[in-house]
Amino acid sequence: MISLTTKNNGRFGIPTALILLLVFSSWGPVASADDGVDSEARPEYVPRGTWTTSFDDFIPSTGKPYILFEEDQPVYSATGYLKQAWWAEGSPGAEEASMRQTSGRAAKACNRHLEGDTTTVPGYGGGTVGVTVERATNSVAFMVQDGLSLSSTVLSNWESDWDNTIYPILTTYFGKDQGNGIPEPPDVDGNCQIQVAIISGDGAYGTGGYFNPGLAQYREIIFVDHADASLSWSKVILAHELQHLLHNAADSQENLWIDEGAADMAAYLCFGASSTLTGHSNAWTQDSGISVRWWNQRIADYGGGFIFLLWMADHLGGGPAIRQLVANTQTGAAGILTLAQTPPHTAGFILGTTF
Ligand SMILES: [Ca+2]
Ligand SMILES: [Ca+2]
Repeated sequence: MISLTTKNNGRFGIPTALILLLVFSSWGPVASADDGVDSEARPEYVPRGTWTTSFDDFIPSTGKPYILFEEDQPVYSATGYLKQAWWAEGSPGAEEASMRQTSGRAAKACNRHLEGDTTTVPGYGGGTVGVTVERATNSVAFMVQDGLSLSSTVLSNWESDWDNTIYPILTTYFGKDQGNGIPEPPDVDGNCQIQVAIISGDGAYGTGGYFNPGLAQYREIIFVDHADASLSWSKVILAHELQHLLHNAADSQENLWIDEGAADMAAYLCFGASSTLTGHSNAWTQDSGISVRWWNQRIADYGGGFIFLLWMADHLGGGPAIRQLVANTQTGAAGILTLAQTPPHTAGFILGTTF
């Protein structure tokens, strides 16, 4: 049994005993297409021919469970599924996304979404759905599918969590200098915001959210299933999927064990430990012969990746070290080795070459 520490005023201070908690649950995945209302009358934001994939073959329980708070029922990210499907087709649009990101942010005016703006987004089961911006800040637009509503309490909490915690911490750890001298997300669509689309998904639990790498050449967007948006810990979905967006923008081919480990670390950096996160971690410490480099959908794989990423952050220079790893387009162990040889930490702690 290892012990993690929880975040305290920006430092890792209070030791927390870890408790192994593995919750298994099963249910039938329910896919539903919802074409929304009035979407035909709006400009098509995502051009026809854009890579997309069906969720028909996605079994949520094979996805990546979010680290949970105050909830026994697992909810899953579909990003790993989308990413593997996207890779299998040769990562369509990756080159265009990279080119547009490079020229997309520096010294440009922001044409931000305002509350009440309408647009369309790809629907969960296919097609497009109309959405309306319900809340907007300098760095995010929360857009709710037409015909659905999300309570102002949830929206206010998300707005506050995003501006005060999620956005500043995640850009520090996973952002990239887009030409303004500070770590930022990309902005290919010129609004200086991340779109968070709350749309009809597969109903309560199951899939909770995702980032679709096929859309990265057109917009910065992450998705949350409306049926899961009101869960008390749903802010974790925002942190997890924003990490996937940022990591993809810098290094779209990175191995899933690093990307998912970083997504768990993102939620931990924002919101501290949870019973699920400690469960993932202890699943690995109790069977540490399992390679952290091997992704096989075991609970220990999640824990191993998370612990390893956090260890590197702690020893090799915090945010700048992780940003260096994320920005390096070498994948898997090669990227780790490069960081180990040239860490930004001033103490010059170097790992060696035998990873
Ligand atoms: Ca944007
Ligand atoms: Ca769901």
